[in-house]
Amino acid sequence: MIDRTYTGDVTPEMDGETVAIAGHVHELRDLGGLVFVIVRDREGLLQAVFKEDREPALFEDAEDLGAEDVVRIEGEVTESGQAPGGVELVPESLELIDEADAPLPLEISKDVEADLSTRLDNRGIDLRQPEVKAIFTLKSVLMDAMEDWFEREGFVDVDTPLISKGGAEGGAELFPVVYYEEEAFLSQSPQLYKQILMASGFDKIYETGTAFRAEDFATSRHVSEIAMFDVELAYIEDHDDVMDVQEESLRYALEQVAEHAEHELDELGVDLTVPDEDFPRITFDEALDILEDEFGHFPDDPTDLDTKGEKLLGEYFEEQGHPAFFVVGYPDEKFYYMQNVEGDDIASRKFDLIYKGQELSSGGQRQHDVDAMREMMQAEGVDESNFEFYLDALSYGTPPHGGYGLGIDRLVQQVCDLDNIKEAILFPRDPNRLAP
Ligand code: ATP
Ligand code: AMO
Repeated sequence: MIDRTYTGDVTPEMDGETVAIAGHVHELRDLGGLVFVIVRDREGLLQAVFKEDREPALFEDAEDLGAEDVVRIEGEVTESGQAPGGVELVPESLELIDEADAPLPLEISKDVEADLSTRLDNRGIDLRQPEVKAIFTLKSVLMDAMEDWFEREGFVDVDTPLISKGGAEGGAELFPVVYYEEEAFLSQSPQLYKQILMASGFDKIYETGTAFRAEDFATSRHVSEIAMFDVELAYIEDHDDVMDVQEESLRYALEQVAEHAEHELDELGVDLTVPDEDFPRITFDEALDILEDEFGHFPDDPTDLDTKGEKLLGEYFEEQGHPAFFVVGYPDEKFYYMQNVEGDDIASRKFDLIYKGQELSSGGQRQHDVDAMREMMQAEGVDESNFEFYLDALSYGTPPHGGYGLGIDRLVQQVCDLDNIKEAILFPRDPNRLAP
């Protein structure tokens, strides 16, 4: 490895030591006789000060540098009140590792806001910006913490197929793939496999996977390729057990972000509130009542909350100190795998978690009685032949179970207060974007 120290590890206390840093030239300031070269690496920025009368040969090389060249600079750490971060390098050597073409398609060091589409067209360059990179370092902390929680609680990390015979959600938003001589599709959700694994006796599983949905539209919260965190657990009493898991794991992951991603939160200007109180759990009917009474709002589809409804409910609960809450008992009939229990005062045991005014996950207690599920499929006109492998697997003894699917990209979007979900994805896919 090339010998180097991350800029973030160079502190004023190291005054007098010699270190080498390597990275991109973030900014060059030529003041005549004096050149400031600000180097950017993964951890931050550090300036090296080249003086014509102190190191004339190096000064000439520094003057020839261009924005985004890759360099390695060795020098003496010098405490300086004027330098950003209180420290700078007095250079002893300068190596040009790779020269960057000019002009750049996007400005990186200047405060010039490019529109999202231009940024995504040039994502490799866009990702060089510290505040953009911070989203993904934060995401790494967040998802490590999430997985940690599930490992500690004894959940098994599984992988289910990404190519399948049909959809799991009964919808038509499937991407077809050429699979030898057969018709096949990219996976819409690991739903059916999660449930089969409950019948197989795995008890508690989680999967960090990918789901594909050919939804033919562009919103700020939908993409075609989704990072999905799926959970399923067996021997539950009811859907509250599933919500408990979701609530505790999310709280833990947010705590870890607050503790270990302080630098990234700062970079993004996000003041993260970790909800310490229980997440409110309201019924779907209560949600409609709040919308009507407090805001005079009626969703167009009376069986679902619309984007505006979620946003308004988000504001309502945020004002009471609750950034996250559950809505329980959706009367949405396409969910043939959701429990619908006689005697319940809710329409189904399906819930959504809403975080900062946006749906983050859907889940619930599942129907584990295969006959009841067949009836429901027939009533809804779902072609059972596509589901035989699943119905068959569940018919040989299945414990009560439930779970949820959490959209990781939406979670990152909400934690980082991003306007568009695509900002939370390194290389997002939507109906109009297949590259880069
Ligand atoms: P799920 O499908 O499980 O509900 P989801 O997050 O995709 O998950 P939807 O219910 O599809 O959520 O959508 C929630 C809201 O998002 C809708 O009520 C609607 O307001 C908005 N929405 C969904 N599809 C579109 C669309 N094609 N165009 C604009 N807004 C949409
Ligand atoms: P659902 O269809 O609600 O449920 O998806 C779960 C979560 O995934 C995210 N999501 C999306 N994110 C970005 N773009 C999209 N096009 C998109 N579609 C969904 C949302 C959503 O809440 N099988 C069930 C889960 C379960 O019950 O276990 C399912 O897939 O955050």
